[in-house]
Amino acid sequence: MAQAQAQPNIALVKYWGKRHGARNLPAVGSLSVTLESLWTRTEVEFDPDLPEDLFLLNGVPDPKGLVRVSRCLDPIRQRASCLHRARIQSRNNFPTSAGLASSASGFAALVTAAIAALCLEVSPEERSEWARGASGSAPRSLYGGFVELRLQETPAPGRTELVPLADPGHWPLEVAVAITSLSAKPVGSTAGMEITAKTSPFYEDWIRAQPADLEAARQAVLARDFEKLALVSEHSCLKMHGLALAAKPGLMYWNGATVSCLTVIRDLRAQGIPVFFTIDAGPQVKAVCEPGASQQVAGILRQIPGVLEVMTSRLGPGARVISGAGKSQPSGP
Ligand code: 2P0
Repeated sequence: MAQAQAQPNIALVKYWGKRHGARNLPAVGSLSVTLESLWTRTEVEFDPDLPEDLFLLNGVPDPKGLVRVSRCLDPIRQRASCLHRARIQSRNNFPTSAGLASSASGFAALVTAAIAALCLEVSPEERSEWARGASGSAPRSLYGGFVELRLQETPAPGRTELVPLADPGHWPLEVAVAITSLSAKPVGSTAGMEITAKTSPFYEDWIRAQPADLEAARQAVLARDFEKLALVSEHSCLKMHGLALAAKPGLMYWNGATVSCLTVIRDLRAQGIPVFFTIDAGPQVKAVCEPGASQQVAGILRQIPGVLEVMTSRLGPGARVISGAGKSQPSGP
């Protein structure tokens, strides 16, 4: 048995689309920041007496989630030559499946806990591949701070490389998360990506332009150039939503309050407050702020009609074992 904790990550250069024919391989690389104050805590207990895997999310059995959880555990069990089923209990301190990257923190915590429970010695590449097989954004939550998931084209395409770019101390940005709906999103990310890849007229251009966006974001992070990071991040976000809107049927993840937040954040930046926005597959708005600016930004976002709640977070560490058997996997910066 072991328990692990992981935090969601927020992509600044977005992943949207999968490589055809490969098991959950992203069609593009991505770059993210890992948060600190939102978390998933997951306990995994392998039990020879269990006939089936059992998965509880926030204390409630989750049969739909169980399928993905079992599929994530299978290669780890295989690597450990373990035939036992597992009891998995997971808790989030934030809304699940609502565009807050619960699958990233969830599967990063699950993989970390399972490896520890089975006392497996594994390479960072194996860990990352197991997380990526479950959810394309999950490997990024294995590391803290600024993280890039690169596509590897050599020696052969079909793998990813997880690169910790900088730890939170390098540039302690802050994030204010404006919650505008607590409902689960109508179209999940996997289905949304599939519809987009099949039907959006802008999809090929999106794939082609991604390396340039990644390079710009990488440079901005390393140079702590906030304006440059703001421009490329907002561009990547709006581009992702633009190509999803142009799919058939169009995917609309925003609501009215989402749009209000965007205009307010742009106005604030024009007034000299260091903040930019990003949005994932849901209506929540993440306002990324220079160190020290998030409380002021959160206070302003709270005044916007339709904003239910604003959470703030600093950048945080990667997934780690918090109790139980096994060895703590080294997390990145
Ligand atoms: C991201 N998103 O880069 C992008 C931006 C949402 C919008 O990765 O199908 O749950 O499990 O690989 O990781 C959310 O998608 O998708 C996501 P799957 P995942 O953060």
